[in-house]
Amino acid sequence: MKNVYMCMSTDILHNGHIKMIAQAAALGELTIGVLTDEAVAKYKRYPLLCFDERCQIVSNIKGVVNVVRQESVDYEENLLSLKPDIVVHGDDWREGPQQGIRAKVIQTLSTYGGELVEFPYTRDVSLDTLEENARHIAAMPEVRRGRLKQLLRLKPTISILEAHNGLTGLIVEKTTAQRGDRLVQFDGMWVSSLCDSTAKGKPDIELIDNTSRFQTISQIMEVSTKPIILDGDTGGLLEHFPFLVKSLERMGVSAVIIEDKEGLKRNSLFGTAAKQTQASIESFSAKIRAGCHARTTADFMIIARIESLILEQGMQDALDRARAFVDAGANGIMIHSRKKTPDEIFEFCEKFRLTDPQTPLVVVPTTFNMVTEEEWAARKVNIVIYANHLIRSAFPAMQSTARLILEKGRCMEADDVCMPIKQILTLIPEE
Ligand code: SPV
Ligand code: MG
Repeated sequence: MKNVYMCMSTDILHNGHIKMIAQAAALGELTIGVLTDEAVAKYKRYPLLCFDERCQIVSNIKGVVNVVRQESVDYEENLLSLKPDIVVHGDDWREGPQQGIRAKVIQTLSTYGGELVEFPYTRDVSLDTLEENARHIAAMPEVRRGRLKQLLRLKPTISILEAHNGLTGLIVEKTTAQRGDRLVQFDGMWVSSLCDSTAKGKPDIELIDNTSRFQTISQIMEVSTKPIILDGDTGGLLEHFPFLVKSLERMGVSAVIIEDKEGLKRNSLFGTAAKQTQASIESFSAKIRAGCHARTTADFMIIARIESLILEQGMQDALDRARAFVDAGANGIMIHSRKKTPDEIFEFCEKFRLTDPQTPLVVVPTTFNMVTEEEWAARKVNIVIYANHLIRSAFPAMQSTARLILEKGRCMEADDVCMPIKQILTLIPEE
């Protein structure tokens, strides 16, 4: 009797899966590796059913003898420990993003004489409808709101990219890439005050009112399912902040980050070059408490952003504030710096973690940009925000196209740097 191994992630079963399981079971004793929630969330979308539920379903399918945990889309760990004679998969992974995973499976099997058997993959047409329904469910406020907390439980460090309209929301939602032998994607969106203001042709001085910020959020929500973190600037007046919290929570936003400044807010990256006033620990703590009091669900996070390093108030001030803001109810601490090296952020993280191993830490590595997500994870930072990169890359591209048309007095040359018309027409599907 041969040992057969198959990996499954899906929480939407269709007859193609059942057929493949029957084919695999006909080859020997079948073990199914069920992907963990983290692995599914990383490569596809957050699963509708949790790991234990998916295991239970799979273990009750005829032909399945064993069910084991598979920690990542990479089979290597399970193959080397279970040494199955045969791995079964649909032939759909010969092309597309799973090619690399397939190549590694073949390579691992060859180390001990295992074999890959591929069956024609049958795609159930109704699956697309079901997947679409799953996306609709994931976009519901009550489902989306809690995603950030769920992801924080699943992954040591999550990565967030700025979005400032529907189109950039789609980019954050859908972009995937290969990093080494892993497929990666962003975990959520940052609605930056800098980018939201810039996209509207306005300075980043808390000028764009909440109604307008909500419109930006709504555009992003219309086309995506991933969790959203709002850059809430100072949170406004103490009396106004509870209203912001209630509105965001109702919309399905997952978190708001507010910074401990008062008066006219200027962008942090100006540092001391612009006049900025830090709020007292007492007044900012009162704002956090008011926000927490206004909150209805346990899902929504209020994260305190500390500007002591930006405003050169010293490490101890930053640490004292972090402690006070957590005591006031903050669900996370964002520590910001405009230094070109990460030393002061590293020092803060290390000292903060000596007394607080739990509270999520957030960083925005715009200037200290050489640090990788793996290094942040090793330093127990939970959220890495790439705060302005889509607008910063789009603006020079658009400006140089505008200049090129002016210089040439026609648009032929600009075509070389533009997406083909055929592609832009079908970029956004009609359904
Ligand atoms: C933003 O993106 O608007 C931020 C982060 O607040 S920073 O610009 O670095 O201050
Ligand atoms: Mg901002």
